[in-house]
Amino acid sequence: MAVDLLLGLQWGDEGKGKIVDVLTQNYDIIARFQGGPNAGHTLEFDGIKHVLRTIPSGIFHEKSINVIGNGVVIDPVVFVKELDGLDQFDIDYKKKLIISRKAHLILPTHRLLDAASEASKGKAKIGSTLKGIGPTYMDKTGRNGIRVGDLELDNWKKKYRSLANKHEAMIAFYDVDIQYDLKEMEVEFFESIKRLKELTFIDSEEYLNQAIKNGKTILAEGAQGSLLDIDFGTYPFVTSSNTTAAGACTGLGIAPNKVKDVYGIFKAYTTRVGSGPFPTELFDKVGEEMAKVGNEFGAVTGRPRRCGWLDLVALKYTCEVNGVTQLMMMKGDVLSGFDELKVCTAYKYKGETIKHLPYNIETENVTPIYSTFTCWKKDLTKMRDASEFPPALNEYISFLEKELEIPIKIVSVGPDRTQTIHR
Ligand code: 2SA
Ligand code: MG
Repeated sequence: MAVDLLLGLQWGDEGKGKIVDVLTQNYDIIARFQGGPNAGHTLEFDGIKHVLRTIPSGIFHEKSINVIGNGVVIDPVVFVKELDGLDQFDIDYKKKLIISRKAHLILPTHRLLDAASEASKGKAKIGSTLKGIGPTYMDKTGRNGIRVGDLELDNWKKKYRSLANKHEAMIAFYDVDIQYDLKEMEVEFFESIKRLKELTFIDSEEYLNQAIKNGKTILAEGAQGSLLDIDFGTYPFVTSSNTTAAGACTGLGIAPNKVKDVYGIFKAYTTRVGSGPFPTELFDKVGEEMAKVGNEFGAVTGRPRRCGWLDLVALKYTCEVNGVTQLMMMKGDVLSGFDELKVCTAYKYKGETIKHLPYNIETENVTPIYSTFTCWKKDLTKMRDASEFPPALNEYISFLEKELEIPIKIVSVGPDRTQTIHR
């Protein structure tokens, strides 16, 4: 069996980009299965920092083939800019990057619809990255979407026009103040489509299943986090795809019995961008300090991330939904400066103590119950082996392993490839 999954277990930004980058050397193929340019996977190596949006994180590794699966939504405009960003690295992306014909396209009007929808919601807005993700998946499930494979057919522009016209009518219906020049946006869009068409389009499910038969190894790279999953996340404050393990099967056309390991990645604390419930959120100096030391700003939009203590109730839930087999803890180094650390192990909910996520975790309904730990108070960033870990860090890790009943196999102590400690 040849497919492993790498998933974020919180609200995104767990550090998936870094870990995929570290793991890629073990795999022949890296595949993205959901989401689109709302993702921002940050990789750091050789003193260079690079953010990937739609392109899988294996692109920097010499041998790996990178697949954009059918479950992904692609914005040609953003995608071409991303390709241009790779120029400085001298990567032969025409050979190393292949795209599923069944992936859907984000149109300029999808972005506008996203903006109109958010503006119409006022205070109840989702906090979307405004990349057109929601409207594109709506057209996919509504059976109106335009797919990458359509670009190989003659009549796709006709289909495009009628869909864009419909979108314009919908934007007007929202009755919000959105200024745009669609003609101008379309010039860039059609130019980008030309570039996109220089790449290889494939029937990726066939390609991947053939690869499995031939003994190749595949790593499926998740985007966003499990708590942003359209079904299992904090709905409606979620993204529009299945970010959890099952999404890798539908987003790539790989059967569940082909999946072996599920790597679950989490931060030693919690962050969230956008709106929605976040029970362990901190509104005090400690939260501010986490954001500052952890440099918690969105890789795509630059938005400051909300910060709080680790929430084991939520983490346990996402480990379960995903069938996580190995854990990876990120950014423990950020906590080194605090006096004491807290971990939420249960919620007070309607007068009772519960250890599961209730249907409604609006902050006012749920009060976290914390266990307190002494902090290790040591700089971890220069450590390269688990034997160097201070006892307090080992205690923190052991506690999490016991609660979650899953081993923590990797502890990351900084953004660089070299700051990755295997246990
Ligand atoms: P969307 O754009 O419509 O899918 O947004 C819906 C919700 O999902 C959240 N979301 C994210 N949360 C964290 N990171 C994301 N990606 C970027 C990054 C974010 C950035 O990796 O840094 O740069 O701001 C991401 N994408 C979507 C979003 O905040 C909404 O709550
Ligand atoms: Mg990110």
